[in-house]
Amino acid sequence: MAYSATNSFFPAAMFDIGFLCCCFSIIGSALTASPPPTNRVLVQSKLQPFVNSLALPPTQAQSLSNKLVQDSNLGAFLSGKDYQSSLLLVVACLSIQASLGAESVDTLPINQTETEANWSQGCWRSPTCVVLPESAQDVSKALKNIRFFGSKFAVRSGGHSPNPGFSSIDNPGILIDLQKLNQVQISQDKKVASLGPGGRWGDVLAALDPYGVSVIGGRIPQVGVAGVILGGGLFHFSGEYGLAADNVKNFEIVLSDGTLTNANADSNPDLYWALKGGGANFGIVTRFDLYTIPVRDIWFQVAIYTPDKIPAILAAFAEWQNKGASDVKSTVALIIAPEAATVGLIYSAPADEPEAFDPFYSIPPATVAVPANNGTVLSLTNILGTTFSNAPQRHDYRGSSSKVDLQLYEEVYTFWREQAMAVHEATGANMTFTLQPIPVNLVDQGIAKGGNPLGLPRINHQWWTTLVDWNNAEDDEKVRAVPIATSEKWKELGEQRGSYIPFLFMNDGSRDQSPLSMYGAENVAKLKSVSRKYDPSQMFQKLQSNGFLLYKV
Ligand SMILES: Cc1cc2nc3c(=O)[nH]c(=O)nc-3n(C[C@H](O)[C@H](O)[C@H](O)COP(=O)(O)OP(=O)(O)OC[C@H]3O[C@@H](n4cnc5c(N)ncnc54)[C@H](O)[C@@H]3O)c2cc1C
Ligand SMILES: *[C@@H]1O[C@H](CO)[C@@H](O)[C@H](O)[C@H]1NC(C)=O
Ligand SMILES: *[C@@H]1O[C@H](CO)[C@@H](O)[C@H](O)[C@H]1NC(C)=O
Ligand SMILES: *[C@@H]1O[C@H](CO)[C@@H](O)[C@H](O)[C@H]1NC(C)=O
Ligand SMILES: CC(=O)N[C@H]1CO[C@H](CO)[C@@H](O)[C@@H]1O
Repeated sequence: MAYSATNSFFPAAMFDIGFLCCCFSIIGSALTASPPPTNRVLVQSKLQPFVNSLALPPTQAQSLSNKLVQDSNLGAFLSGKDYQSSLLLVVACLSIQASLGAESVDTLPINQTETEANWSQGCWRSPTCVVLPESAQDVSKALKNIRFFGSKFAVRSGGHSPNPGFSSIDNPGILIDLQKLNQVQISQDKKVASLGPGGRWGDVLAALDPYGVSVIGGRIPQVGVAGVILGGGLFHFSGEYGLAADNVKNFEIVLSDGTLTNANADSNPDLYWALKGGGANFGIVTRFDLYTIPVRDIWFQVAIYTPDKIPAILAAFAEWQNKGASDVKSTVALIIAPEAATVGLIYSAPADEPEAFDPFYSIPPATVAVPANNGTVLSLTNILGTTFSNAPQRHDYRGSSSKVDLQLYEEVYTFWREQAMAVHEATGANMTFTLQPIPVNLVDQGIAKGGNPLGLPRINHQWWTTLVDWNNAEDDEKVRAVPIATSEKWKELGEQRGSYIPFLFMNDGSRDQSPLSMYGAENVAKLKSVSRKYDPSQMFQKLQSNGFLLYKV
């Protein structure tokens, strides 16, 4: 994207529309007098190693240092004097543009369609520039720049976190949007799929379908690859194979100093462990090598029930959790809204009314949305893709966990339903009450595959979550009060009944929640030591705009 004349930081007269060479003449002319000679030596001594580290062609490198050395604001920054961070960020963006190429950096005024290409309106922001890397080397150069300029930044994969600032950032700040790193490659033996972090699960599963395999990923096609896996990653077949993170063979990652490295069982095993659910704390992952699972053809049905059937549905769900879930091929998707319950019965092989689902068959549905069929992982994914609105809206989610406890399910559901209906009445907000089954085999698969930092209990349990949609910013507090009160209810009633589990799935964690703090003291201490080892300057804690970051724990 060309740098445009309507930049808000400098007088328009100083600007031309043009490419690299013009941008530098802009820096040269836009910036105030050169730093004094003593500073200049200091500045040069810091600048040169940085420019060298970018490994640019010699003339480009020379041109970049010539321009940067004249920037008095950068000089002030490097000399520890007062500087203007918004001006520094503009120069940082131009320096990234020089490092990656003009087409890989969208500078002011940025393309709002691009930055708003996220899921929740509550996350719309306007960064100083959007960096669109096309390779791991681009990511490395971008991080070297961010580190050198001390820029605030955010990283985006699929943009489906509804938490403001997690994958969005305002000016002054840099958004690294990984959407161009969306490759899907499968190994010759079909055992490993290599995924770019900016892919989306619908595209991933579509690419794998012809090979007759899948991966443990995300259930909704629009959701991004990196966010799902780094938060653990719950999929239909996690009861059989474990979480997405448990099925990663290797992470390729760029560390805060720009080093491109790998984390797997043999190489950097401590980092490998930490990345299996430790979130955005360690670097930018540029490739996930996932073990495939030999599952393509599956059996499923989806039925919708009236509210009077919900007690029976909850009872069937608890019964299936206690008995049916021992058939690890079976899983249940249970999404309850105030006026209807949707139940998906899913089996990871062709079948005919699997016995595992016996508790459900006798409850009469209002509608059979998808009749029992032998379909594919892809056909199920495509169906699920139509169940979520992509219209611009505000969103949130929230989580809590408990043991299998029918009475608790009923009590919290009753509490939630009344509030959800009142707030819907008042604001038009829609919300769901979802029980996600976590069979003990899911936990055991994680242990068998080398362990992860989540600290899950080795029992059948459930992760409650809610998806919340609404339209008006003025209603934020009123709407969010319902999921907040509901998660408190899970804790209060759960503790009374001895059924509360102090675990929060990161991928369902709302902005004010703290999933990492529930991984257990020992795991948190280990995660922090991995963070200090691989990010000694703690750049991902200090410069990243927001996120479930370890420094907050
Ligand atoms: C409709 C819907 C369905 C969902 N279904 C599932 C599901 O089936 N299973 C499940 O586990 N979760 C699910 N989730 C939750 C989902 O995993 C989280 O919302 C996740 O944050 C989304 O990932 P993303 O890449 O789209 O998000 P983003 O908002 O792009 O990123 C999320 C976080 O990851 C960081 N990040 C992104 N890329 C990288 C990278 N390459 N390196 C380091 N950090 C990075 C970001 O900075 C941010 O903190 C769902 C969410 C929604 C809204
Ligand atoms: C802005 O971004 C959108 C979405 O990525 C893209 O379709 C559009 O072409 C971009 N517009 C310009 C002017 O580059
Ligand atoms: C699915 O395939 C299985 C095994 O091939 C078969 O027994 C069953 O009847 C089929 N189910 C449906 C719903 O077609
Ligand atoms: C809530 O759901 C109804 C019915 O599906 C829909 O018409 C409405 O647009 C939704 N509202 C919001 C805020 O999502
Ligand atoms: C990819 C995507 O969902 N983009 C949407 C983001 O929000 C803008 C603004 O409403 C929409 O126009 C895009 O379609």
